[in-house]
Amino acid sequence: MSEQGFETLLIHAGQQPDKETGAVVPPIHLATTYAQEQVGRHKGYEYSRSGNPTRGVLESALSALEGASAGFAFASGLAAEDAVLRFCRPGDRIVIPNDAYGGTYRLIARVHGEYGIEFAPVDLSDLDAVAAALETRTRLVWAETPTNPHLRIADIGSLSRLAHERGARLVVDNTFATPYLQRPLALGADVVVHSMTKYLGGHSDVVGGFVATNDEEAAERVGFLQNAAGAVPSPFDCYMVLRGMKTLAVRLDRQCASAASIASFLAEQPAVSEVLYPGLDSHPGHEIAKAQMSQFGAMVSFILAGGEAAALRVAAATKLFTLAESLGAVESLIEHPARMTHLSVAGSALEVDPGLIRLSVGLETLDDLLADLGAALAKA
Ligand code: P1T
Repeated sequence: MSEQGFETLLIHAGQQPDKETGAVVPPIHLATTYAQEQVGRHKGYEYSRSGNPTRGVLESALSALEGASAGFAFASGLAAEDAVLRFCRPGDRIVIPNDAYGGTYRLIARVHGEYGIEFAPVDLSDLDAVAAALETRTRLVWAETPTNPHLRIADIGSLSRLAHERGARLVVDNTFATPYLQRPLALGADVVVHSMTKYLGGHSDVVGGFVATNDEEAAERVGFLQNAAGAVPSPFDCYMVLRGMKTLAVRLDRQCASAASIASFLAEQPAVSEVLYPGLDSHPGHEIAKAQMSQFGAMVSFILAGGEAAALRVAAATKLFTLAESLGAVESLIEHPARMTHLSVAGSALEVDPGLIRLSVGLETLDDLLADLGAALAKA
């Protein structure tokens, strides 16, 4: 990995002023096809699904941020995950977290599961349980840390040792932490996946996904699938992510600080029975989070003492926190995972507490956010 600082990489990695014009931001290359001098002789681009210069800039930039030798952009986070899940063959097994984004579970259980891929949900913070779930046919250990929406923490280094002992690869969904707070490949993960829709884009205006790896065989396969299955992002979307990413560090510094204050505030509210935030000393994953993350993130979940009815009242009552799915952008969002983002895990081992509310802390003035939550909690 380059020795330059992370903020420098955010602005410059993979990006030089355009060679022809000097433009300081990458041009959005809309051409679908590229002239060839002779059959097979060209400037590196043939057809825009196979390779696009604007996408190439994003792939170089985000690979550098993750410390990866290869990276591939996809049309959504789930499209990126789908490419990695295609490493598995019928009869293979995936160890999955017992808490994860509902769409990830749906993709594994209802798409890949239908093609004979087996999966075992496990609490990834319990390493004995992970070891017990690993079988010879286990091809992947799939981790989220922090998890969506319970914000559980898994020890990436220990998981990678366990996975490698059994010949499995460790995949880490780094969407909640981003490479600014956590670099899974340096901790032993084989593959990182992202929803770029969240913190990387950062402004609720682009959907995208990414796969980063130092594993040559995995890179070969994902690169092949990116072209062969074709779930590529548009050049404009790639540009939007590049634009958003430049402010990732400054956005997250403020968002993490506000989230920590909000977590402490919630912990004192009588209407709240439990605050789930890895930055709190009381969080069971606090020490591991401290060791593997540079800050604790800007997602905060909490459980209402009054259960689901109270959670639904609070979700409907905030004014600054917009009631909406998704996360990671400049505006603060509130949602009820059991009935919104995680509806597809109902009845599974990943079921979400119906009294749980998830916050994505944005960039508004902290006092305004606290006042908004205080007023909403009065209605719990
Ligand atoms: O939405 P998409 O870009 O396809 O990304 C899917 C995805 C993958 N991984 C994690 C950890 C995620 O949180 C998501 C998407 N999550 C939401 C939309 C949400 O509100 O939780």
